[in-house]
Amino acid sequence: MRLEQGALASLEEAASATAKAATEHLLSLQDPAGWWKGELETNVTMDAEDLLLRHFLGIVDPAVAARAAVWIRSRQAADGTWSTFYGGPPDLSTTIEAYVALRLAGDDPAQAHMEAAASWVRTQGGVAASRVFTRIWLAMVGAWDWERLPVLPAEIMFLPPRVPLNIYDFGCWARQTVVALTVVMAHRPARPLPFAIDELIVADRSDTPAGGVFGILDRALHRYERLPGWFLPRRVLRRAALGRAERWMVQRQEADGLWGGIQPPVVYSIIALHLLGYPLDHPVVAAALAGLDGFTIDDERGRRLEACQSPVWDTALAVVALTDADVGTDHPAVRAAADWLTAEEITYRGDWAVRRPHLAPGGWAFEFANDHYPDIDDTAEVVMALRRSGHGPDAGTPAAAACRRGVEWTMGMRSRGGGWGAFDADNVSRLVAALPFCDFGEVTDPPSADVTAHVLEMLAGEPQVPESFIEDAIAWLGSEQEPDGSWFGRWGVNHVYGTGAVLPALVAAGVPLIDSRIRRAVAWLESHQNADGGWGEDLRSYIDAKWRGRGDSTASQTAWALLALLAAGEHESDAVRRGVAWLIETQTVEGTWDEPQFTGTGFPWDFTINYHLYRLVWPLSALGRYLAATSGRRAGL
Ligand code: R03
Repeated sequence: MRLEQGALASLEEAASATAKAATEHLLSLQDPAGWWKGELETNVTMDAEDLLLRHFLGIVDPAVAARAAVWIRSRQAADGTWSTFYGGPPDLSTTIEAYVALRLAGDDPAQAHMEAAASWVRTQGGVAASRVFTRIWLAMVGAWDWERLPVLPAEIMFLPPRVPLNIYDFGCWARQTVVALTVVMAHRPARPLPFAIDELIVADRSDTPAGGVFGILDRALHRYERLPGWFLPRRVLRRAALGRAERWMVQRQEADGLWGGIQPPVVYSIIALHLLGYPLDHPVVAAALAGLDGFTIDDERGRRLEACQSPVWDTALAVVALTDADVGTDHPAVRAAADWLTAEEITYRGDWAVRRPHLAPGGWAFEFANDHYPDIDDTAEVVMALRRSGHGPDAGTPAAAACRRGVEWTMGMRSRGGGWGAFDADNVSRLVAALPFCDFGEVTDPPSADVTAHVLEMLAGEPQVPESFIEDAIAWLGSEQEPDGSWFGRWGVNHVYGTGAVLPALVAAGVPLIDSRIRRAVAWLESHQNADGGWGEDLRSYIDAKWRGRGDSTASQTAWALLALLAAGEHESDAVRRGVAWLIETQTVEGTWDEPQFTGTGFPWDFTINYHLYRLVWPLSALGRYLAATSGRRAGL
């Protein structure tokens, strides 16, 4: 719109007006306490599992179930299936869970939308072909046989951190899930649904037995589980293992009553503790159930649950965007955000200390309450946000001191090879990933290009950092560059995200703009710009290389490409001007952008996220840096 209005002659003027509207809109979304939090939209397994949890605990409220059903039905595709992301293909496990939840809410299997779902499920092999987590839920409600699931023995609680397959070899999200599930699996509970789900079972579909060493191990474990209850060695070991798991869980409950701030450990820990004899009004369980309410959104679109909440991440990104857009470090919104972030610092020795016992605590988590699991990505982004908010290395403020601790913690959390994972150091076990149990998502946390890039960009601005950290990180990122010139996106979709993180980092670290690594990345971005001037990358890029860098233009992905190109000095290029024009032309009247596409990654392909603030903060950063580059100002400084 703005580009056609004669009054706004130049691209810069239009970009400036667009950034101003985006700034106003972003400021209007800040909580009075100083933080920002956009909805973290995922998929209906969250809502289906919430109803299954409530059935299991005997606390289904028909009114709640009806509101959840409104939401679940609203996400069903015309062919009767459910997907895990906007525009995605049907997903078997998601469709099964959604269908069972709707039956719990009272939908009749003879209704057309139910018939369509069930018959599609049967064409895909039925429940037997679904993921392990889906079959665990069904076993818990009496609709699947525990014998037909991989065994996860509670005795793994005895493996010390040096022994393969110990719980600290799992990524922290998988670790918390696994500990709770060992308790559930030891009990093999079945609290039957008030109906059968035979319509989801394909009669003669047999299980695909796990092959190799793990198949043998799993069969041995099944025999161990079948030992009679009076068999003393098993009884003694099991009781001690369950005691360990119980203490491990209770010790890790957070201030909000939850575990790790993410849905899987929360729901399985509630069930596990309940099976261990905690009544629903026990303070531990009551706090957890109350905490789940804080993850619930109920509005005109229905009742739904967030898988996780992102206030620290969103607030750091918002501060970076606002300072890019030149609001000034003394703006009250920036000051309030900086104060809030400073108070969120984690000074606790969490699970990360198992691998880094001598490292002093510091850093930030993603959520409101997750003291056991600060992460490196958030720490890097928060340090950069605070540095831009007037808390530089010499500021002498509490925020600057928190940054110094965060920098030290980050340096200590480096993995072998010079890169960084998200939550732990050297969390790279291949054995763990090969377990038959692990058929969904990532189960380890190896270094990634996007996290390493955020860390490098942060460390490059810090005076106390030894040169070797910078050099090693640059070399590690160089070794991760794809032959096509891009970088993989572990926590954002996908190569546009990875490349959008790496180029600003390399440039901040002093790599010259003419360096071939930068030029090859610029060429990759330019050759993947859409005809409309934007960038987009379809989620199918995670399973099919021909989708790399290809997809409908989105605001966040266009912004990531622009951040990379602007870092590479391309602000006068045709590609940048057309990308900026796309942002200008697609801004809504409210000053934001529409973005139904999922551009956030929990796990490549298996679990993806629409971070509702991404559509606003990333474009604002890109526009701010564009305006800074064309005016000779240094963005954010
Ligand atoms: C953007 C960068 C910051 N980043 C943190 C990102 C956190 C994103 C939310 C994570 O939410 C999760 C949802 C999950 N589901 N299932 C699992 C899971 C984990 C995290 C899961 C999968 C396999 C196993 C255990 C749990 Br085993 C729905 C660094």
